[in-house]
Amino acid sequence: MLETSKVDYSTNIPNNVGLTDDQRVLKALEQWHPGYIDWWMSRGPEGFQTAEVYLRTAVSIDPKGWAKFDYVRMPEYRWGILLAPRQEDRRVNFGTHKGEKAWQEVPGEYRAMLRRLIVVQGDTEPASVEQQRHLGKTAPSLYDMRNLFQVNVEEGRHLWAMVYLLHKYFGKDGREEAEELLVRQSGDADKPRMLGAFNEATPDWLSFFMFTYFTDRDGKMQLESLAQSGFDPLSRTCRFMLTEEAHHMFVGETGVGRTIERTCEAIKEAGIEDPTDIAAVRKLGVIDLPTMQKKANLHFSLSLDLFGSEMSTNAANYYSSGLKGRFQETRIEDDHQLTNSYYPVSKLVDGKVKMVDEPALTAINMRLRDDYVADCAKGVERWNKVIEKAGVNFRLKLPHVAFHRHIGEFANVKASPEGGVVSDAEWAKKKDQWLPTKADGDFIESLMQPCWERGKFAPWIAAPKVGIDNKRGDFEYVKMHQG
Ligand code: BYC
Repeated sequence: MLETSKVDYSTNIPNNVGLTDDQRVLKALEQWHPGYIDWWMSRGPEGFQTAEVYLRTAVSIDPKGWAKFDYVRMPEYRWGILLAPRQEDRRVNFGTHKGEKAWQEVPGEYRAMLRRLIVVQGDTEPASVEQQRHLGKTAPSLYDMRNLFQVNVEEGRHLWAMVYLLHKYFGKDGREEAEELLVRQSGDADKPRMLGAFNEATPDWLSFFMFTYFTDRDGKMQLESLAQSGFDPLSRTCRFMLTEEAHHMFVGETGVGRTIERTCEAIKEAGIEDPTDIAAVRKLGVIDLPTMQKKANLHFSLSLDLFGSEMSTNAANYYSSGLKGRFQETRIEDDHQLTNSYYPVSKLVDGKVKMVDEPALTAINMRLRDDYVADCAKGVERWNKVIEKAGVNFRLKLPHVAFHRHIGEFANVKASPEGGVVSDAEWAKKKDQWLPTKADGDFIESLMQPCWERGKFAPWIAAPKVGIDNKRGDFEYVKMHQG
């Protein structure tokens, strides 16, 4: 079966890339499959492998009807390989090869760089599943539990997507890299995942929602940039991944939004005038807004680190080679080569944060990060609307990009959420007001009691406005009796 918009289910691995006619790759993937299932069973969602979950599965790449919903036991989920349709006469749209025909095979001179990009992207997918593996047990509803598992199986599919590229286009070393993706482990001291944020814990549901809001959004930006790639199979793979990714950010935005909504409702019911009276608000059994701000500070700053250094020759090389573009590259009006242009970069000058014009090519990471920050800010404003509508006097805001950084220009300074450079002593004094403390974590953990009754929600979070797949409020999203 050749490449089509329909997915071929006749092989063990559903696909629209003609795997039945590509026995070498089919065999390689079939050999990788048992290791993947072992990984899923030992490091995927803990305690729910036999539950029936109402999941969507990609069955087509037709934008109008690409998914179907049904009850599935997660280890039986049909993880498939799906690429967006090939575009007639697609070209390399940026860099020194601009205007040439897009590559259907790996250009030899860029092999190592391309493999590196695919491996980094691939590494994040299983990492997030590992980070979230304990959360099912404290799910605040069956609806939320189902969303968690949906995110998890799709991150699993995104791993498959990268492994396909490694097996199909990189021969022996591609196969070795694919094995390694199942060996590295989030938070492991000896074999950690590649990027910082993917070795952090996701200990509670607010962290999960913040992660899917902030860190999955880095995923969106990076996938958008890779979708511009002159290497066409990578572009098509990322384009389809983005279709699934939207739901993950929806889970994050609405999850935080519903947590805020419930808190504000409780504050109003109790007649509390000051929303920053943490002790009074916590007594109501909801998460206070200042703690939500601290969680946002943490997840935003960890996610900013995922963009790499502001000035990066790696990023410049990826761009010039036509491998990784900018966000919405083809909509930008410039020469798409950036050999003579500049971009304003926030830098430390004489102990102060200032904007400095730098060569646009080396500032590619900074530009993507700026696009990311603007995207993040929109959702924060929607959260503020929830607070405002409830009549509570509080506003959430994104911290400054210099705050709590471990990569790039600000890695070696301490900065306040407003962006002022502070001394070590001041940092030590204030950090507990800016970032979640152990006591904050303990309080949130105390609220994380499972609520698995149909149509019910844990008292710290509001019900969603609409169900998944338009199901009614008491729909049984996860059939636990099987578990
Ligand atoms: N942690 O030149 P530099 C997602 C390394 S998320 C640790 O400044 P570059 C998802 C860097 O590797 C999206 N190390 O950075 C979300 C380099 O090492 P080498 C994932 C870091 O290369 C939720 C050195 O520092 N996809 O999909 O321009 C759930 C100097 O680096 C970090 C991608 O990231 C860090 N944070 O940019 C599930 C796209 N940052 O080469 C999934 C592919 C940098 O000297 N990756 N380093 O050994 C890339 O485009 C780039 O690798 C990065 C880094 C943007 C990540």
